[in-house]
Amino acid sequence: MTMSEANAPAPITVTSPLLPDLTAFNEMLKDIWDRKWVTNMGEYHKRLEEALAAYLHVPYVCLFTNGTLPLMVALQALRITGEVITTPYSFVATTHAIWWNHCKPVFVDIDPATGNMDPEKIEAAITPSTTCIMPVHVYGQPCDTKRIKEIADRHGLKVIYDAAHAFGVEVPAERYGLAAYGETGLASLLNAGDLATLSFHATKVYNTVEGGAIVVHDEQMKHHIDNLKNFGITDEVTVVEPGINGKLDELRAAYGLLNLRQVDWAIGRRQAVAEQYRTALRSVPGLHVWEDRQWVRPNDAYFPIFIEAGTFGMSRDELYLRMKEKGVLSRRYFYPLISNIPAYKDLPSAQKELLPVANKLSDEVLCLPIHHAMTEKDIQTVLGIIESCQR
Ligand code: T4K
Repeated sequence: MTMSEANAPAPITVTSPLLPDLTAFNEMLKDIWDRKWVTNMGEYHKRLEEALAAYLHVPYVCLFTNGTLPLMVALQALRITGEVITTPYSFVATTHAIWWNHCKPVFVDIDPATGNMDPEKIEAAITPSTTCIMPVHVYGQPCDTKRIKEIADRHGLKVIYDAAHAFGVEVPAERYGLAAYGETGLASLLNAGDLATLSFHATKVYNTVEGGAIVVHDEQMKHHIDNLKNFGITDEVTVVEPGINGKLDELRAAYGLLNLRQVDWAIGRRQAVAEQYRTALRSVPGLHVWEDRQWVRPNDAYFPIFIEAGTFGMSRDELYLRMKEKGVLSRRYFYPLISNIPAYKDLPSAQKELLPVANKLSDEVLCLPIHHAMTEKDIQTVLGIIESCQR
């Protein structure tokens, strides 16, 4: 490393992992060492499942070792076959999980106001082979869960939400067709659908390094999914179904328990950053931010901006590169669009003309750095670059 490299300021990254207090983590590790039980649904795994269900106001949580296996296992658990209607505007894991289950992904376009699957487009995509809808609450923005349920019920379809971004998001219960908890009138968005999946990856609002979960609504399904994530084994001599290995280990469960203590604080820090960005950016010509927060408790998992090159003065990619040169590592989530990657681009539903909104957003989006550890200086650096780039 040269002297100038050593003195260069650390890059401002799109996110930064929320890390538990190391002393507290060491104490838990000591306990795990004493127990000599490091995986296979131990004490910390049990505690974390219970703590998450209570925190999230959901009936049951099945922990997993990442956020992709829950998608694959949810499709297995409901024995989904044939065609699955989904959104192209997501991380590739959503569609990959469908493909790995030997099902056919059918893309529908998205709503420009939320980035989520447009419910009005779903019915036209239903065929006799359709068995499931797999929407994504992209960036933690709630899908129109009420409307999607009406459509699914009318056609006898299952709904599995990829809620990887939606940790802790709460919505007005009635408006989203969900049951409120307590007297609040609020419901966890994670209760929408037959099943909902989460990612606890290091880049997420709440993380267990790698990790994930399925939110389930009844005990029978909880047992079924617990079996599926443990090879289908129920005791030393009994294998009830063809399962897989999706178990979260004790070390990461302990890390997760500690992070749960500080996640409200972390979300609060994100909200403060988001507010500053909105205030500074909402009137910049050619730069669009989402204002409409019709839900009550967002998590500010991401802060997408959308660049119209002609008006703004440079393209999204030019702005991305300019930021990168100056040590600000924003990200183009989600570009390329899933329907444009080689594995899926030849599907009939992947044609660009059928997905104009998703293609537009994918070409214009830039996710700005947002996380609990951003300083005022970091925020001003990001805003300063954007200001210097506008026409
Ligand atoms: N469904 C949806 C809708 C998803 O978004 C995802 C994952 C999944 C399903 C699947 O869940 P998992 O199986 O992944 O649990 C990231 C994540 O790897 C991925 O979890 C996430 N979505 C996706 C949107 O983003 P990358 O390739 O952008 O991550 P990476 O390594 O470039 O990290 C981004 C930035 O984060 C770095 O520039 C710096 C910071 N970072 C990252 C890591 C890993 C750190 O500061 N420390 C770290 O340890 O994919």
